[in-house]
This record gives sequence, C-alpha cells and structure tokens, in this order.
Amino acid sequence: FQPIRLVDYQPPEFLVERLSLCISLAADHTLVRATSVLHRNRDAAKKSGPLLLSGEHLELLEVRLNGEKVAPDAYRTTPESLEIDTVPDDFQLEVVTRLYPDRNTALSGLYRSSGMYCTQCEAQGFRRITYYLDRPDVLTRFFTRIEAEAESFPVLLANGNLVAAGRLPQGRHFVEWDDPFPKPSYLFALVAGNLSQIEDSFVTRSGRRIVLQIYVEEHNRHKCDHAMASLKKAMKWDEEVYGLEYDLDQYMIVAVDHFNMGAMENKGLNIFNAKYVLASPETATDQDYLGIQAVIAHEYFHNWTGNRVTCRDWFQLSLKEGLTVFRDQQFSADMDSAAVQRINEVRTLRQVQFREDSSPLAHPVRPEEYVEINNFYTVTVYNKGAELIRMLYTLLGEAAYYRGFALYIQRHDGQAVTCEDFVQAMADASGRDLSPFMRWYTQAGTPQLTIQESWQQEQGLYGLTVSQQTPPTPGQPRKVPVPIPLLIGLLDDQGNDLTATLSGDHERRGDDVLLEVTEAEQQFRFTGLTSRPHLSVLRSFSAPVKLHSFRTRDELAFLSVHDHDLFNRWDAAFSLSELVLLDLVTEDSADRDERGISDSYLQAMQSLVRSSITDLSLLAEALRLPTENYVLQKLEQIDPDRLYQAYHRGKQELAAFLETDLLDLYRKYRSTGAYRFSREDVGQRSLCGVCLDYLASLAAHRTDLTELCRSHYQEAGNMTDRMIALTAAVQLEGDLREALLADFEQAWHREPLVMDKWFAVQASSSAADTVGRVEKLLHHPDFSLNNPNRVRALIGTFGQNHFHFHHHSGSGYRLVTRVILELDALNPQVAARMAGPFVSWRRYDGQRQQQLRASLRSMVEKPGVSRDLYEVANKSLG
Ligand code: DPP
Ligand code: ZN
Repeated sequence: FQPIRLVDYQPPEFLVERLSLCISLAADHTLVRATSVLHRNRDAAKKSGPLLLSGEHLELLEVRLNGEKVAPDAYRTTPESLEIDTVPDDFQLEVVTRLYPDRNTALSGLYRSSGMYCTQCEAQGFRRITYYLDRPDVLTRFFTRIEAEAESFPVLLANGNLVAAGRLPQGRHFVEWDDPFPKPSYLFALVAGNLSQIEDSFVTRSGRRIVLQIYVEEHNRHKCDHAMASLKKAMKWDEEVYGLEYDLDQYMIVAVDHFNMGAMENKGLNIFNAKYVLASPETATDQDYLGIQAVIAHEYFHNWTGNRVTCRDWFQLSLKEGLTVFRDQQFSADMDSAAVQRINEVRTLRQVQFREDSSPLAHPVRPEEYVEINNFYTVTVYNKGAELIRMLYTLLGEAAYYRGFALYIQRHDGQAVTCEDFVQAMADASGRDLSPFMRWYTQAGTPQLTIQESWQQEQGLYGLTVSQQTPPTPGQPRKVPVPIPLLIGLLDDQGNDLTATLSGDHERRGDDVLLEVTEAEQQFRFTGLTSRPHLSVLRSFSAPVKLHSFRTRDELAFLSVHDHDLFNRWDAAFSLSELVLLDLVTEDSADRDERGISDSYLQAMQSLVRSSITDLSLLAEALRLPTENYVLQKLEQIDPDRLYQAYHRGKQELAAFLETDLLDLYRKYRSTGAYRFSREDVGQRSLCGVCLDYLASLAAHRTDLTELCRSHYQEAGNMTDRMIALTAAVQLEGDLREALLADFEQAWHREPLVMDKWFAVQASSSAADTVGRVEKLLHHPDFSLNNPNRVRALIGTFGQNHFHFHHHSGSGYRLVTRVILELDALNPQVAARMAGPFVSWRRYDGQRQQQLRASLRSMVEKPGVSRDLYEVANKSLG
C-alpha cells in the first residue's frame, strides 16, 4: 500500500459544474445514473490528458460523453478507478453503475441498516456509489432523485430541499431533492426507509422558520425529545455566540443502528449513530444525555465549520474537526458545569491523546501522509486539534478570536481551504504574527514543561523559569519550541489571588495571568509581593502539555483545597492521586505492605469529601481516581499485574479511610425521585456513583456493602442508577453479579443500545474471570460483528481493560486478535480501531512483547488485509 502525501497535493484537473443523481433502489441491487457537467480546471498544472475518476466496488454499466456512448476500449477501469482517454475541455458525462448495498458490510457508501438504506460518504464513501472526483476540493451543486418501492420505503431523503415527489408504476415512488449549496461529495447523503419522525421548528434571528425533523424507527419515537431540545439549543447558541444562522429551510437528523462513527454532518441531512440520538430516562444514562447534546451540537456546528467552509484535502481534517470540537466544547461548557466539562476534556487528552502522541501512531494535528485516511479520525486530529483553537482563543483574547473567526468565514465561505487559511485569518484580525503557531499543526508529540520557581524575600521578587522540550516521534527526531500560552495564578497562604497587584512581563486573561512561552527556556519575574506565593499553573489546562512534576505533595494538597480556579483545584487532587498511585506501583515490594498511602494524602482527600464544593459533579470528579490507563503512561516498563495490584490496593485503602464520609455523602444525596436531566440531579447521581464505586471495592467480604449495591439497583428508577449499581456489582464475583446481569438482560434484551451497556460492563470488569466471560459473550446470540456499536461495546471495552487484556497467559491477546482478523474482512475501519491496544507493545515485558508482536504480524500478513488494518499494525511494528 502506497502512502498519500500532503506535499504531492495538486489542484483537481477537472471541476464539476453540477451533478444530477438518479438512484433507483431495487430488491437486491441499486442502479445509479450520475450525470455531471465538467470543465477542465484552468488552475490545474496539467491542461490536457484523460479524466480519472475514483470508484470502488462498482459494476460499470454505461458511460456516455455528451450523450454519446463511450466505446469500452476508450476507457479503462481498475478496482479503484475509471479512466476515460479523450475528453474535451467542457462536457457532459453520464455514468451508470450497479451496486449491492445489502452486501456492504464495511458501512461506507450506500448500505443497509435494520431494514433501511443509508449512506456514509466521509471520507471516501461516495466512490462506492458512483465513479466521481471524490475529493473535498471539488464542490458542486447536487440534484438527487430517489426511486424505490413505496410500501417498504415511504420515506426517501437526500440533501437540500424537497422539490418533487410522485408515484411510479408497480408500487414504486420517487422524490427529488435539490441542494442549492455547492458541496464536496463527502457531504452527500441518502436515506430510504419506513421511518417515523418528530417535527419541531426554529425561528432564526432573521425571522426564518426552519423545519426540524428527527427520523427514527417507530418504536423509538418517544426517545427523540432530548435530541430535538439539544438541536434547538445549539442553533440558538451558534447565533448568539458566533453570529451564525442556519441556511436551508429544513434540517433533518436520521438515527441508524449500524454506524462506524458517532454521526455525520451531511448537508441538511445528518445521519447519526442511534447512540447519539435516542434517550429516555429508562434507557440512557446521564453520560448518554450529555453525549447526545454534544454530538447533536457538533454536527450542527459543522454546517458552517466544515460544510460552508470545507477542507482542501484530507490532511486538513482538523480544520473542520478541531474547530468544531472546540465549538461544541464551548457550547457544552455554557450548557452545564464548565469546570466539569473541562475536566472531562482534559481526562481524554491526557489518557488517550497523550498516549497516542507517545506511541508508534503519533502524528501531527495535520498529518503529512496516510495510507488510509479513515485511520486519521483520531484524538490528535479532533481533540488536540480543538486545543489548538483554544490556545488561539487564549492567546488572542476573546474579542480578537471572534473577529478572526468572522474574517475566516467571510473570506472562505463556499471554499475548500487549509489550516493556514484559518490561522491567517486569526493573524490578520489580531495583528499578530502567528507563523510560529503553525508548528502546533506540523509537529507531533506532547511538549513537556519544566518549571522552576525562585523567591527573593528582600525584594519581594518571584521568578519562574519555564523550559519546554518535545520528545521525538516517528519520522520527527528533532523538535522545535512551540508557542505555549501558560495561564497561571499566584495565591497567598489563605488561597487569595495575588495577581491583581502584580507587576511583571505578562498580560491578563480574566482572573489569570497569561505567560507566553515561545523559547526553549524563558524567565518570568513578578514584583510587588510580600510573601512567597503559591503557584497555580496551567490554569484551565491552557495548553496540551505535560507538566514535569515540580510541586511537593503538600503544595498539591494545599491547591486541591484552596485554589479558587476550580479546574486547577481538581487538577491538584488528580496530580496528587497520580503521585500516590505511582508510588504504590514503583515502590519496593518489601516495604510496600507496611507503608501504605501517606496520611497527608488521605487527609487531603478527606478535606475534599468534607469540603463545601456545591457543584456535586465537580466534587465527584475530584474524588474519582486517575485510571490505570492513565497512570501507566508514567511507567518506564509496564507490569500489568503489579499496576493492577497496586492500583486496587490504593483505591481500597482510600475507600476504607473515607468509608464513613462516603456513606454519609451517599445517604445525603441518594435520591429515588423522578428522573430529571438537570445539573443538580446529574451531580447527585454522579457523586453517589463515585461513592458506591469506592464502597464496592470494599464489598468482597462485607454483606452490608453488597446489599447497598443490590438496593441501589433495585431502587433505580433510571438507567444512570441502574448502571452505577451494575458496574459496582460486576466487579464482585458472586451471586449478586449473576443475579443483576440476568435481570438486566431479561429486562432489556429488546433495546440494542442498552444491551451494548450490558456487554460493555462485563468486558470492563476487574473480576478474575473476565477473559472467559468475554469469550462466552462472543457466542451470545445478540453479539454480531456486523454491528460496530456491539463490537466496540465488547471488544473495544475489553481492549481498554488493561489488566485482563494483558493477562499473562496471552488469552486476552488471542481473543482480540481472532476477532480483528475476522472483522477485517467485514468492516476494515472498525477492525483497525480494535487494534489500538496492541500498538504500544514495546512498553511491556519480553514475553508480552513477543505475544503482542506476533499478533500484529498476523494482522500485517493476513491474506487480503485491508489498508486500514495494515497501516495500523505495520506502523506499530515500526
Ligand atoms: N465528520 C464526522 C464528525 O466528526 C465524522 N464522520 O462529526
Ligand atoms: Zn466532526
């Protein structure tokens, strides 16, 4: 497989003036007639030559040029293309293809999901529908006619506005959709099915009434209200904050059961993984509610950042994704607890993105080459990409940021552009030179910051020496410094902010001081202090960097109680927990049993539990420990057994120390009233969940605590509480676990999204028999490799179960490898994702290395391996 390189980018040789699709769905195949008007691109380097179109898994039936049939010897097809030898500069092209959506298990292009037809064209699925210039810089106006049997497919949808509909002979019917906004093919969508809808409307600030529709299967109709409410909030928010209004008259969302990703922003017709649409208190958790709100908003926000202004090529993916993730993060922060929102973003970054950044798959936010673009829908492109936008926001300040954004839209509306174009608009609007900032886009890896403090009492002089260093990543042995916005605060011994009276080299951002770190090493000085301050650093996580720990545990304990920046207060507790857990993992086994965790840590956590934090979600997050998957990043060589033992010993010790406090909190906030998705109620449930999780870790020999789990389950009036109890019970081996799992299955076997939770909770269990259980679940009648949600629930979750996936017997590795090899033939995108846990094989001991490497080899060498899986496995082997 040959990589595609950014440096090889060439403008398209042809442009498409308009495209008219006639898609006729028949019982066992689909016919597509694509009629387009093409012109040679005057801006292209080449001014003559054949027309080369992309196409995969297609049966070509006919090609016509200006109405004339093209003789078969005047064109050539390969499994990936159609090349027509001689074409004039301006012409009409007609291509007729046949496809078989019912056999499409890759879920890219046109496919069937639970009786309905739907499409997924990003990144390169449109070429599975017809031969086309399937690249994001070719924009055109789409006209779509769909024909299908009327009874089974009463609802026929495509992008834009409905312009015609009518009956056809033999029980068939047709519709015609016209999308007035030129778009690249990856934004095309089609849906055909027997769907019911809920409808609402939104009046834009300029007074236009937009029809909003959510299409689902009839039995899910009652689960759309939260999605609809989220959509309306998002529309309003984007008008108020970004001044952006919706453009078409109709906005449609369709929920499908089989979907490779979360959702897709097709123009006017978003297609969603049902997981991000359907919610009722009985079937969805608070986290699901929050996820739906965020993803509905994300896809809606793409209408401007992605659709109206799109990407020139797929290397620029973060242009739309990083920006749109940042926008949905801003939105979520405004809707709910801003601190908790930020905490969760930072957890993902540290636990998933930092790990990717230090793995063989590390790549810049704007990658330079790929074998399979689907492998680059990553936390780096999305979440680190969003951090880049956030840094621009912090560096420029709010006003200049929004000016820059408006300029970007004004300049590039209707265009396909690059990351440089975005940064240039920000530079022009703020009058700053942002060229050094582009290094964040081109350089992979997580910068490490080292901070040294100095204090001279006589002069009241406080100094910081900040140095940065980014470790090498594959293909980038040497790194240069990047511009880092460092938000800090200085506190007195009571936690009061001293920054208001400071003088020194800095700007202000709200309550915080902004230091701009641009060099490998830099000094900052502050005067006007009477006593040595406490440093609160990297407030709000103002840059995606690792802080070399330089603070004492006492200092962290102080900040965890006194910092008035809520995010940093959490961060101090988190860092403290991390240090304590690391100690337990790395200390000598000889003195391990005696020492236990330090009193000062236990006291700090107790102060938190007893603190006056009123945002209960925030308190819950402060108490939640860093995961094993986070802690392991700091270890030279990972010993999964030792990590697991130490981690759980630490957690139990903490739980035992805090038991009475945890029980008090639990009893105080446990509520069995009617479900409300409100900030207060979510906070209460979250806090009770954390308490129960700690308490359950002590429950092995404690019937009172086992009973607490049981009653939590039995009294649960919603899925959030039910899952909290089930998750706790599944860690315990014994009757309770079996009873609750059986009850849950019996109650919910008709709800696929709920059954995903049932599969996942067993795959995530720390109980000793987990590998065997997962093996058994592979043969459960409800398990299917054809449903990505189910695969992610069972295999994806198991891959993150560090201890059991890395079981010393190798049984975890064998199980996942077997599934990946089988899945690769069906759905390469998802198969490649499942290989993630193998990637960092070098971090383990010799025997595990051998087993992991053998697994990766079997993937690379599999006959007929997909490019998706090949690229991931091959890069991992290095
Ligand atoms: N573009 C989609 C999203 O991020 C992914 N298919 O929303
Ligand atoms: Zn997106």
